Amino acid sequence: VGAKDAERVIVAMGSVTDTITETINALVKKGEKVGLIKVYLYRPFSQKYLEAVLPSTVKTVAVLDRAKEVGAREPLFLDVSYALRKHNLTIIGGRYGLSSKDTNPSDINGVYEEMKKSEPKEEFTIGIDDDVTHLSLEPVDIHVDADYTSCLFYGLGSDGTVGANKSTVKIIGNNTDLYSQAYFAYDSKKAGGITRSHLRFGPTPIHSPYYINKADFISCSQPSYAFKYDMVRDLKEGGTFLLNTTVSADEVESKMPNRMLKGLADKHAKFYVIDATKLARATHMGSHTNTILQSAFFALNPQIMPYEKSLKLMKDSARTTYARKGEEVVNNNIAAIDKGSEGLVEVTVKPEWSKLTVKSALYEMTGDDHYDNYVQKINALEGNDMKVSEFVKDNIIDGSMPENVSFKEKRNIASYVPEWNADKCIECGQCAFACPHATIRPFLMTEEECTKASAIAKDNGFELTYKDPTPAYKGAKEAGLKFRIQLATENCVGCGVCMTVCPVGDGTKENPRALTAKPIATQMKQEPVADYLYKETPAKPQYGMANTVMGVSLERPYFEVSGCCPGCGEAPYYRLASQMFGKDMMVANATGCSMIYCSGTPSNPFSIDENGEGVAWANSLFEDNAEYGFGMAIAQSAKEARILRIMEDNMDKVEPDLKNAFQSYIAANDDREKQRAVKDAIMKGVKASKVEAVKPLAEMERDLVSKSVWIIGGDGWSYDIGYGGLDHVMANNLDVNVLVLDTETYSNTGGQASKSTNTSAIAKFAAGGKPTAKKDLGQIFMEYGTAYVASVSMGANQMQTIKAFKEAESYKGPSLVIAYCPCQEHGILGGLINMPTRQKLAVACGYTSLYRFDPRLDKPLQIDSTKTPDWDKYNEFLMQEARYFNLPRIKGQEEADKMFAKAKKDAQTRLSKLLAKEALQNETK
Ligand SMILES: Cc1ncc(C[n+]2csc(CCOP(=O)(O)OP(=O)(O)O)c2C)c(N)n1
Ligand code: SF4
Ligand code: SF4
Ligand code: SF4
Repeated sequence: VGAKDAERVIVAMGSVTDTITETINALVKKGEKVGLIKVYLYRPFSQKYLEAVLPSTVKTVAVLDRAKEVGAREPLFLDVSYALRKHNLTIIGGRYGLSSKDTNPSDINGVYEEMKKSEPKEEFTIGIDDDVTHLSLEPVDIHVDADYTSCLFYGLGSDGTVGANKSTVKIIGNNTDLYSQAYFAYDSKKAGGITRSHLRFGPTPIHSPYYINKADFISCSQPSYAFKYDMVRDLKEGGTFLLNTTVSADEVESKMPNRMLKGLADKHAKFYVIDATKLARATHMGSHTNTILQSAFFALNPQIMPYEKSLKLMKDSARTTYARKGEEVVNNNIAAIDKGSEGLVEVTVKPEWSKLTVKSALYEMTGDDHYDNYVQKINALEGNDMKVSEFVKDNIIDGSMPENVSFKEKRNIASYVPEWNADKCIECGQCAFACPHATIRPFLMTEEECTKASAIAKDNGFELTYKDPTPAYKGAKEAGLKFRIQLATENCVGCGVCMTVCPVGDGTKENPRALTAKPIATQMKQEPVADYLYKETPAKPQYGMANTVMGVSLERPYFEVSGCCPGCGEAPYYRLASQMFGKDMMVANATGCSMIYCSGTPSNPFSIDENGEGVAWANSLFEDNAEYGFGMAIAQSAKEARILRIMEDNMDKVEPDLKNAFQSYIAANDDREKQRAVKDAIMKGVKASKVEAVKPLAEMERDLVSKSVWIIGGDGWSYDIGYGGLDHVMANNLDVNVLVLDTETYSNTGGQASKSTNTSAIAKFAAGGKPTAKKDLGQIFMEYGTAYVASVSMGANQMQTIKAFKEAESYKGPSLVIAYCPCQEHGILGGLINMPTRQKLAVACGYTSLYRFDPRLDKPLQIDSTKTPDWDKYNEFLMQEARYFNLPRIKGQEEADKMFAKAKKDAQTRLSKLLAKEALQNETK
């Protein structure tokens, strides 16, 4: 491709060759002698064909690899260099796509510019700004001709923006002669994160395999984004910006940020506002603004398709998409489509806005360098502009991440959040126990703490309410403490789970719960109080009875505000484990949702306390997680053995105080609290000791308290891909705890079937419902007889969950806890606000059973759920989840009924096997 007499030629393969072609077309027009050799068949590598297409005029060749070979050069570069070794050429090689970054025409132009030099960089990178090795080339701006319309849509994860854009692409693709292209970019939050849809439409084939950075049209579905992101930055001169906002056209000038106003004026843009949130409510669409905004998009882009035509097509599409949800839903969508153009209001962009002053950062600086210049920058979508040096400071070059960050992020994504009513609350702690995000917590407060919190509240214009602690918090009232439930307003994601579990009232107006949903704006004043209580007051679990819901809820969560979906069924188990063992937990986490919500750049949900203690967490691969945790446990036990050996060998040589401390430590016999109690004395004694042989202990302070090793992952990991390793670990005798977060599907990758998927459930790779039964992982590992095994479902029996966690952890061998987790992928009617009630009904109807198998006991198996479930409710349970209720549409009612009957039979067989195991142990012991 390119000039016949090309002197500068790039060799590359894959989609980047389209970008290079676009660049070449622009350069050749300007008379530049540039070209491209595309590699279609990489192996076997053909020197003959390469030489055949190499122009005789070529002087410099640049080979581009989307690969990073540490310590060596990249594969295509090596092949080309070898093949052309006898030609008298300058051959250079570069890497692109590093950090999954885009490669656009200016990056490629940068390569051609470099090739002009008499001594170009022999090894280089593009797409990054590498101020550490200085290997990166500067992009050189270039205009490429394009006859397409570029559109960029900002949305909130799962608010329907991406779905609406997919529908738009289908409508345009199926009903016009236009070509379409769509790329969807997501951040690292499971839901409630930001989505950006990059759509191009044009009359000729589109060869631009990179994100849009100069858009003709930008739309934003989230009012708050106007203040968080610089969306106008990517708008073309004269482009159009559409914002969903409650701010009216008249108020725009006074209420919108200067950055946006100036950007619009500088670009001579057209600006439209629409109150899609209000229109959605008026058309009974709830919070779904996507249909209205889709219609507004068509109204503002008649060059793509006349609006009348798009109206008809959108309505046809709504009829097909929502037919199965009933006539009402279809009609609501049709009404919403009509509102799209009606609600649009054009705002006059004033030229004088160009003179407005703009603050340099989009966010408030906190003074914490890592938080301000790394976390906030990435959250403000400025990560792509960061230089390499910014990723190597703060000790994060090895992939480690500082803790205590997620609480500070205050993502503020809820519309409604719970408000606590002190008069009604019975102080049960259930709200905190169920919250996946650890954003509602009970506090027992001293008089001093009450005074401070009340003063903060007063400063924010309200009065704080407290209650006397109930007698169940033993000694709390006598100690003069007060009880309060505190919401962390801006971190709460509004999932509603806490309101679902609150046992007071029935949620009606007449008989409300102790927590009621209120617009977030009414609760913002609570935030400073939350900051004080969550971050500056110590937890007081000593007043709660250990191993009870109330007791655990008083414990500090070392896992808070993760990036999981609002109402996720997995996260409460993680939070619970962190409350019970977090100070000493060491986690090997499999790839899956938990890996994403535990480590999505730029933050993680783990916190450390005032003593620097908290969860140590790491992720290896999907396929070796059990072995990874096993290795951690082996390393840890070797360290512990070394500590004991040093103490025993030197017992009679050390000073008397240190001897006493050693003796106490050995007597602690792995009791972590006793070890913790003597740790300081050991460290002090070791430092002062004259015995050199004990000095290595000074380096082992953090290992003096033994570790609780956890291996955590989903069913895709444990039942399928990591099963071989898990089996090996469970068959050994090492003290590890395995937590299976069982969503019965590969949730992170969009719901593929795993061996845990239930009979008849629809999943990817099981589109007609899974024909075979769910694998019984618990039965398999109970067969070893030497492993602790439990099955739990938190919303069904909280105490049983606590008991299982406690027993699993205390068992000095392999333990496995299988936790039933409702998930976004299940398509639960009413959404994940029902997560705890799904867990309850799953047990009541026999869908799953609760048990604990403890090899320490004479009769190891204890069945904790009913042995006579209400099987009549089994089908009712299935019909509340889309993964089941859509089956008749796919298979026909008769076939679906047969599959549902088999699902129930399989569940009955499963329970029978459990009962038989119990009967057998009763007979034989
Ligand atoms: C060997 C391998 N195959 C596939 C993937 C892609 N992948 C990442 S997460 C995931 C799904 C994980 O499912 P599960 O273990 O059930 O955890 P969940 O997401 O449900 O929590 C897959 C398939 C991978 N990372 N590694
Ligand atoms: S609404 Fe959800 S996130 Fe907010 S406090 Fe309640 S349970 Fe937690
Ligand atoms: S669940 Fe309801 S009653 Fe229980 S502590 Fe929370 S607010 Fe109070
Ligand atoms: S497990 Fe399901 S609900 Fe939880 S984060 Fe993953 S997809 Fe979301």
